Amino acid sequence: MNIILANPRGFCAGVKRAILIVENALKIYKRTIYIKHELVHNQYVVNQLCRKGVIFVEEISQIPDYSIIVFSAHGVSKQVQKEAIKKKLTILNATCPLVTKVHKEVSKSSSMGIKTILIGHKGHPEVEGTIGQYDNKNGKIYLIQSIEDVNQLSIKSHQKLNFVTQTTLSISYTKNIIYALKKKFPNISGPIKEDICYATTNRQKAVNQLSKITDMILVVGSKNSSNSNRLAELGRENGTFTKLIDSFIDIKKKWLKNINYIGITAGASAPEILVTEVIQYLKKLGANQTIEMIGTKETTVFKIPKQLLSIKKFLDKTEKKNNE
Ligand code: 0CH
Ligand code: SF4
Repeated sequence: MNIILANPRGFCAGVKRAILIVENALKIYKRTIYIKHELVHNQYVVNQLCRKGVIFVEEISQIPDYSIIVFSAHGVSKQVQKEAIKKKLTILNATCPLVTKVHKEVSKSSSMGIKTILIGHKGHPEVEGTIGQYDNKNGKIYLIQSIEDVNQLSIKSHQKLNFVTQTTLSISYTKNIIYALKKKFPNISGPIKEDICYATTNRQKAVNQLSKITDMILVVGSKNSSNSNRLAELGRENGTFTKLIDSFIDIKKKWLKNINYIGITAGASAPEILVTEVIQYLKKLGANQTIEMIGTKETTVFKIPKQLLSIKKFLDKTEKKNNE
């Protein structure tokens, strides 16, 4: 059995930034850090942060007044933001800037009273945060998940209409929904393609390449990670036996029978250490060489909020001086 590694895989710029925000906050504040929802949908990352003393909550009401709160990479609604301000919390916003871009678009439509359609998965925190940017009672935001939902929409076609999407959807599935939307509402405005981010796009492209040359694909990612699920789904759609695993522990030896080429990828919230452990485990079971595929090079980096950066610089300088 040979191992082929997808490229790119694993952490995206938004996830790296979210983790950096929490790590810096822990160093700077030396107080309990609360996080609204899982910072990113990965069991390993969440467990590591719990070990460092971070407390995860689903509701702002669970946090004492004047505490420090981090909003997860998936973003929050305007209402959540208001609740946090009311409680006088120090807010560290780890929402990915690419999600914030969608929020701004929805907020703009809302202020202009333009009806907006969001393509996304019901109940996903990013979707809830995006819906929660629309607060104009005279307008409306509609959530759709399928072409069937497009057919069910009863909006007068002459009305001004805008669409946005969740950032971690399937490229091909979303393309079909947008096609149906544009057919039904020829004047609809929206992004040139969709709001699916660069990281989601690149990881899906890499799985398409991987499924052409492997007998099986392991996607490292947690069960509640939308983008990781889309990778596993894509592998299966391409006809490749694909499994979504949290870590090497989930691998069943029976999966590996008659597999000559096994592909490995990881969702945008899955750390590389988990991929390394999978490789080590497969090698113990007799896997030969590991080949890295050539893929799209990613250079995107997102800065952490200024508020943290300036305090961190100050603390780093003081530490340096004290050590001199
Ligand atoms: O893929 P989803 O959105 O479930 O989230 P994740 O697994 O935490 O990955 C990071 C994406 C965060 C928001 O785009
Ligand atoms: Fe941002 Fe995309 Fe990563 Fe989500 S998957 S955090 S939108 S870069």
